[in-house]
Amino acid sequence: VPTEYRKMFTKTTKAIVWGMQTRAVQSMLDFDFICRRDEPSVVAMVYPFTGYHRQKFYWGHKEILIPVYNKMLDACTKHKEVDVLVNFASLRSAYESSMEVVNDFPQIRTIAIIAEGIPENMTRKLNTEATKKGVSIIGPATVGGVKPGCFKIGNTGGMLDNILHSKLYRPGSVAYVSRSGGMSNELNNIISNTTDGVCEGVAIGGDRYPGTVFMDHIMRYQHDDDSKLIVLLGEVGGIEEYEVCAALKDGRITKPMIAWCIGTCAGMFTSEVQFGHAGSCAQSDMETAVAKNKALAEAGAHVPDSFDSLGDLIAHVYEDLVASGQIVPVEEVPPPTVPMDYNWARELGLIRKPASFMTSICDERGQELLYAGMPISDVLTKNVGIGGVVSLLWFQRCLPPYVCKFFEMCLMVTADHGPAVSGAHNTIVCARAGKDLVSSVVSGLLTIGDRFGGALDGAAKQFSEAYDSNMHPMEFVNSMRKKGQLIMGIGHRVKSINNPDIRVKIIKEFVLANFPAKPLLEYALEVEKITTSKKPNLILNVDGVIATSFVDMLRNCGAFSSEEAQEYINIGAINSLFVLGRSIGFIGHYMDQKRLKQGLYRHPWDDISYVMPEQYN
Ligand code: Q5B
Repeated sequence: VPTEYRKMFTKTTKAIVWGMQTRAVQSMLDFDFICRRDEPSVVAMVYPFTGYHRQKFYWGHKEILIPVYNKMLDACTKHKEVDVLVNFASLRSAYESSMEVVNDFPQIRTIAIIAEGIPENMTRKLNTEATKKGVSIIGPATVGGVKPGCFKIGNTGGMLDNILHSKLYRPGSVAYVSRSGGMSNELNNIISNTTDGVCEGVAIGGDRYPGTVFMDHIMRYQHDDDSKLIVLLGEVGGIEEYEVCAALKDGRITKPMIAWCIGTCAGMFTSEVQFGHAGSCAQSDMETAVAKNKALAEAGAHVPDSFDSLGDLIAHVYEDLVASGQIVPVEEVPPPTVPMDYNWARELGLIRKPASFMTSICDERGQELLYAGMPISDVLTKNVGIGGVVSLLWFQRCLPPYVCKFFEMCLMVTADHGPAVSGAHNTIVCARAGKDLVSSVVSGLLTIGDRFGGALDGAAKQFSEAYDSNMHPMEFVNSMRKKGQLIMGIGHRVKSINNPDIRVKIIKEFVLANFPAKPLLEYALEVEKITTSKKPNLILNVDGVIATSFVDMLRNCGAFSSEEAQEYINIGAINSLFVLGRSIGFIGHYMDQKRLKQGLYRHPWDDISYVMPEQYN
C-alpha cells in the first residue's frame, strides 16, 4: 500500500488533544473503552493557559490522570508514540498551533482541526505546508471522523448512547466520507441500520478549502481491505466530486460506491443559495448538487433518487456484496458497559439520589435569581428595601411593611456605637495589626456575646418564658436575682435613666405605635421600672428592646404560627439584627483605620495592672 494510502487510525493510535476540551476527551476515552482498546487513545493535552498539571478522566470504571502541558514541544517530547493531533484551538489560534505542529513535530501525521471560520488564505497556506510534509489534515470546520473499534476524533458520533446505537464500537464494512460533521452522524445511523456497520468515516469539513479532500479518503478506502463499500456524501458547492467521477471512470476506484450530493433543493430558489457551510454555495451550474449527482451516476456510482432513499440503496448494494460472499458479517459481540455519566443518567430519569443538602430561601439556577421565590427584579421594582430582603431571606415570606421598617430601623440604630465598644475595638486592633477586611470584621463579630450586643437571644428567651408563665415582673426580677443570673437586655455601661439611650427610645416608640400587639415589650418596660429603681443604669438596653419587640413581631404580625415564632427563639435567630447591623459599623471602622494609616496597636503599660503571684516577688 503506498504511504499516502496507509491506514490513518488503528487500535493503537495515540493522540494529543490541543485545548481544554475535557468532555471531548472523555468521549474519546469512553469510545476507546467500548472498543476494547488496551490503552486510552488520548495520552496528553496541550493548553497554554494553565501550568503543567494532570486532569482526571474515567477509563471505564477507573479514574486515570492525563497530563496537560503548556507547550506542544513538551507533549511531543514526552509522548513520542503520538501521531495524531486533535486541535480544538479557536479560529484565532488554530492556524498558528497547527502550523507549528506541521513544521516542528514530524511525528504528527494527522491533524484534525475542529475550528470553524479560519480565514481561507491561512487554511490554504497550512494545506500547502502540510502537503509538503506529508501531513494529513482533517478539517477545518469539522467534527472529525471515526474508525470503529480503533479511534474517534473528539466529539464525533455524539453521545455514548448514539455511538452504541450506531455500533461504532466495532468495525463494519462500509467506509464513508462526507463534508458535514452533522451529516456524518446521520450516515453512522443509516449505515448501522442497513449494513454490518461503519468501517471508517471522515467528515472533511464544510470550508471551501478543506485539508484532505474526498479523494484522499476514498483512495485510502480503496486500498483498505477492510472497507468493502464506499459511501460519498457530497454537497452543493465545489467541484471535487468530479475528481471522484474521473477516478471511477479510469478505474482507480473499483469498490462499489454509493454517492449523493445534498443541496438539490437549491434549484428551487430563484437566487443563489448559501447553505450552512462556507463552501456550500454553487458558483456555476457544475457546482450544483443536481449536476454532480448526475455526473456521479454517469461515472458508475450508485446514486439514489433522493437522500430519503440513500439508506435503501446502501442496503441493496450491501446485500449484493453479502450474497456474493465479498462481505461475511461477523457475529455480534456486545461491547463492555461504560458507567453512565451521573448528570446524563439523572436527565434521563434513570437514577435518583437524595440531595446532600436542602435550601428553601434562594434559587440562583434559573435565568433570574429568586429570593424566597421573588425574582430579584421584583425585589427592586417593588421597592421592598433591605427590610424586605431580610424578611424574604430570613423568614421566606414578605412581611408587612411596618415589620420591614422595624428591621431597617434596628439595623440603622445598631449600625455602630463608637470605637470603644468591645467589637469595634477588636476590629480596630485587628485592622491595625495589618489584617484584611474579612479578618478584622470577623474579629469584631466574634466579640458579640451575652455581655456585648449578643444578649438578644437570651433576652427573648428569659422575658418570653417569664411572661408566658404569668410571672409578675417583680417576681421575675427576684427569681433572676435568686438564681444569681443577670437579666439579658437589661443594663448598660454608659447609658442610664439619667443618660437615656435614644436608640432604645426610637425603637420603643415605633413599636408601641405600629405593632398590632406588643405585650412582651410592655412587660420588659415594667421590668425596667423595677431594675432602674435599684440602679439607674439597669435600663432596658438596645438588645432588650429589639429582642422583646422581635418576639412581639413574630407572635403577633400574623405571618407565623406560634410554633414557628418559638422556633426562631429556640434556634438563636434573635441576635441576627444586631449582628447584621453592627457589621456595617465594623466595616466602617476597618476602612477608617486603614484610611488613617494607623500603625500597630499596642496597649500602654500604664493601663495594665501587672499582678504577679506574691511568692515570686
Ligand atoms: N446588674 C451590660 O454592666 C452590662 C444586670 C444586673 C440584673 C442585669 C450588664 C449586663 C446583661 C447583658 C446585656 C447588652 C455588662 C448590653 C450592648 C450593646 C452596646 C454596648 C455599648 C452597643 C453592664 C452592676 C450591678 C451588679 C449587677 C447588677 C448589672 N446588669 N442585675 N440584670 N442585666 N447586662 N448586654 O455596668 O448588686 O452591684 O453586684 O451584663 O444586656 O452590649 O454601647 O457599650 O451598642 O455597642 O458593667 O450598647 O448590665 O454593671 O456588671 O458591674 O453590675 O448591677 O449584678 O449588682 P455593668 P455590673 P451588684 S448593650
